[in-house]
Amino acid sequence: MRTIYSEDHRLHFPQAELSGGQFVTPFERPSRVEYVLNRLRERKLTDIVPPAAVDMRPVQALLDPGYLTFLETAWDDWKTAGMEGEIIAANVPARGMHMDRIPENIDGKVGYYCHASETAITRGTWTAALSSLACAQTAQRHVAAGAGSAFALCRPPGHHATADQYGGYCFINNAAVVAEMFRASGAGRVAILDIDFHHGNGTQSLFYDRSDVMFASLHGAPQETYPYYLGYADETGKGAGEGFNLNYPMTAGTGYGAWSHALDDAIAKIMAWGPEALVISLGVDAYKEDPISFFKLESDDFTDAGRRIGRMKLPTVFCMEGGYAIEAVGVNTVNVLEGFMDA
Ligand code: Q9C
Ligand code: ZN
Repeated sequence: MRTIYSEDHRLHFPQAELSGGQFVTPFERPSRVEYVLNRLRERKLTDIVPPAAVDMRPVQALLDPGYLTFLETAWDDWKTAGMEGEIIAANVPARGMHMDRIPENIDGKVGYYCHASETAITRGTWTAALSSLACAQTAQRHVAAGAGSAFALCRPPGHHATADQYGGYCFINNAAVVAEMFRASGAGRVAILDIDFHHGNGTQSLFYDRSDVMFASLHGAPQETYPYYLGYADETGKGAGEGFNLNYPMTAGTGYGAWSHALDDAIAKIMAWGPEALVISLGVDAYKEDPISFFKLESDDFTDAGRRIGRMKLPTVFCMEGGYAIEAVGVNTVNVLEGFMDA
């Protein structure tokens, strides 16, 4: 399987993340990707290529143009306004306030376009987010051209980003753009399966009223973990999209028994629908040692999960999402890919 990778991800590394009332080194850091690259090479998965130039057309169609302009210009506007530090949202539209009037002041705009203040924007964030997107797009083209599968080593990740909000370490929803590109390249039905520990709120929101893209997510229950305000099992889609959104929230301490049962259920429902392409939001933060998550998967479980996904025998693009047990991120990620290829 080919990996698409750009070193431009390094341009996004905020000094700090707000965590438990302290500023800490962000969990989502560049070294995560180094561990994945090293493990790929160790396992002889050495077909690692840079992405082609990003194509903004499918992105403009899916996301809010005002949001994209905001991301592109936020750093300059922030500095022009005299701000000393990195961009952190401090004021968000809350209950009882206007949800649809965009402030002129950059500090206000940041809150309008952000849903979680742990995520900072830096000078290089936009360039890094575009390079991450370019990896996903190049992987999609490779698979659409008949490759069978590809791994987009995306960083920063994407599944928490909505049409007009960043947060949860995500800025542009790579997996959603890949699904949209599969549709544009002729696939009538596309499934997105999100195995990151966190609910893919951004992906869900982007396709919630659509019947051409099915979304299934296995994740920590929103009562207990981020993103807190979305990801319940009764969110099944709306309008034409009713029945095309599948959430599998699971409680703290969930191990591979219950998790793989949910995976099998999601896979069965996806296969019964008959999609022509599959996008995997590949986070490995369901791992037992993950510092910000609470599932109990072992490294070998990721191989088995990959095998189950591989048995779907669908053209598949893997988009890297989360995973913060840094030294294990490489092994766990590559285990999924090897299980997939071994199916
Ligand atoms: N004290 C992804 O896995 N909350 N995003 C962090 C740390 C945000 C995770 C809490 C978690 C976002 C792509
Ligand atoms: Zn995650």
